[in-house]
Amino acid sequence: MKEVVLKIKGMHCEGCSTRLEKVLNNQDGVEEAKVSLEKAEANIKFDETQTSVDELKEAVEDAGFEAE
Ligand SMILES: [Cu+2]
Repeated sequence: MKEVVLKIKGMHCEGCSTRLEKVLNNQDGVEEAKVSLEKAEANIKFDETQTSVDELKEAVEDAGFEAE
């Protein structure tokens, strides 16, 4: 199990962070994702045999946000 913290750009309200959290939790290999609107961060625990940081960033971007 790996853990990564991504900086997220483009979240404006609770609705955005809740939506992104759902998207991330639905990704294959994600054990747990927590998104903080205040910190503009996503904290993701994932199985590196099933997904990768690049794939997670792509999911964030597909949801309409920017990830660093
Ligand atoms: Cu919003």
